[in-house]
Amino acid sequence: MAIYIGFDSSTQGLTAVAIDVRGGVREVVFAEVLNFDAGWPEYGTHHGVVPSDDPLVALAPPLVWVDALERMMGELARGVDLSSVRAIAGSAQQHGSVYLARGATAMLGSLDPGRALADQLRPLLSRAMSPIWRDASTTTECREIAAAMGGAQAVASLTGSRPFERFTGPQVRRFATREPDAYARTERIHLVSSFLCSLVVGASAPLDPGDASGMNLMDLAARQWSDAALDATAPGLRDRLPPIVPSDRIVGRLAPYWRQRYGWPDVAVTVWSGDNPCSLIGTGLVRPGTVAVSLGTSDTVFGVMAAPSVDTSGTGHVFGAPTGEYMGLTCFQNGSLARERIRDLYGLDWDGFSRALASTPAGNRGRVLLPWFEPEITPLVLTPGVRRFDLAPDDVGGNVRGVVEGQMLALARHSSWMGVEIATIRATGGAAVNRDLLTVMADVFDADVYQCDTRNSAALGAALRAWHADAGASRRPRGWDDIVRGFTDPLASSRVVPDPSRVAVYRTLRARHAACELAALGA
Ligand code: XUL
Repeated sequence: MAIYIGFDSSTQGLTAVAIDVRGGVREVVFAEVLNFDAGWPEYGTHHGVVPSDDPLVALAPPLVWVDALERMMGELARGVDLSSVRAIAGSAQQHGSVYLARGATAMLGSLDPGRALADQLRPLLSRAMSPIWRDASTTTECREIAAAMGGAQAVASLTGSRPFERFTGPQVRRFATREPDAYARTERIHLVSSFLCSLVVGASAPLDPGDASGMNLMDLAARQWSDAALDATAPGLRDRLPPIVPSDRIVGRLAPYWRQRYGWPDVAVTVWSGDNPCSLIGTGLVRPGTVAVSLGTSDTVFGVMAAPSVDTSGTGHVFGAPTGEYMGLTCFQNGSLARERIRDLYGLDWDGFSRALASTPAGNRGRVLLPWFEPEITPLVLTPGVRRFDLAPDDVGGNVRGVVEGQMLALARHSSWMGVEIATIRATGGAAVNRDLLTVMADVFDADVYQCDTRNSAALGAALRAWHADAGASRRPRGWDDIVRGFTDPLASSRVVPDPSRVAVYRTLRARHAACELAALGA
């Protein structure tokens, strides 16, 4: 009897997935999503972020994540055979940080099952709002950290990434410098993943190397905090950070709060991780060679690396992978929100979007769109604004094709640093349901594209991590190939094959896309 549960607290909502692995069975028995904006309008979030006049600022209220966790624990108690649940793990949007005040850690162990969790957490925060991965306000701090550590490339060699605006270290530095009193009151700085895991276990939870490597603070080779990075970031930081433990570590048992309030049994809890490391498992990428493209709020391209080959162009990241190896990743901020902006700008629905895409030729007759509606991470763009080249703003088809081709060409060009010969791509994330979009992906990358579980790959990956950790802890270890089998096998019927004539068009368009990007960046 074994059910494993995986959460994913993403930018816009909380997903939970339960998998049943009893006997020969391998199936998903529960999958549900709670949307933050719709479920908790009182927090005033838009796409999970509190609206700001400054386009570089992206803050979210951590209590909405707490409310969602609480509601989901209740839904799971009603929807799943709790007596069969063996372990829980979770995934969360990466880089975002939660600040707990002095005394908070002790309070986590004595939460009152008679009261809502968010009400009890509110007084424990030393910072009411959490900066999240969409925040780009820390360019000054990135420069200061780089200068203190011998340059951006030195930071990349040590931590896996040059200082990035959204990474937690630069965010902590900004907080410590601008709000020194609140920083002094801060006992513990968690990532979203370790914060939610702490609530689940009722104690301050550690981080795993997958999420900790998104902070510019971890020595990637040692998988431990780097003194040089901590010293360059903020005073007294080591004492404020949780420890880092391997990704398959059971970090505690479900807190009494959940057992008494919702009737949960005594269940093991595995360390949580970031959504991209969890998606790596949830798309079945447990060996080097294949990559996944996730088309979600952020678009990301990632794959397993046997050795950490750090990007010298300054766009990519190397994170710890849950398998114990490494993963390469490039992230784009203008993902689904940019596709939605174009859809809405021309009054289309998704069918209309697809029809407009189909009505225009591959290569868009050389017309190029750079979809920087929001500040962009790759390449770094701090002054948002969509850029069009030979493309009229009123050309509906041209703009629809422009956003899709602009995104796919950027994904392909800015992932070449990983040095992977990409023959096959696993596509995931909400937009991966659209086969017209996947056709452009296959042609731009000149690779076969398979659809994976498009909505739940991070939560599924977390559930599979829970199983892997529980099997190891119970002295019945299972290899990763065995763990993912039957859950992540790409459907042969979903295969999209590249078309040689269109591949040739995109090969030519790559150079033009690169030139447009350089021109737009003023280089
Ligand atoms: C990755 C990144 C995003 C978030 C989104 O580096 O910033 O993919 O993890 O949830």
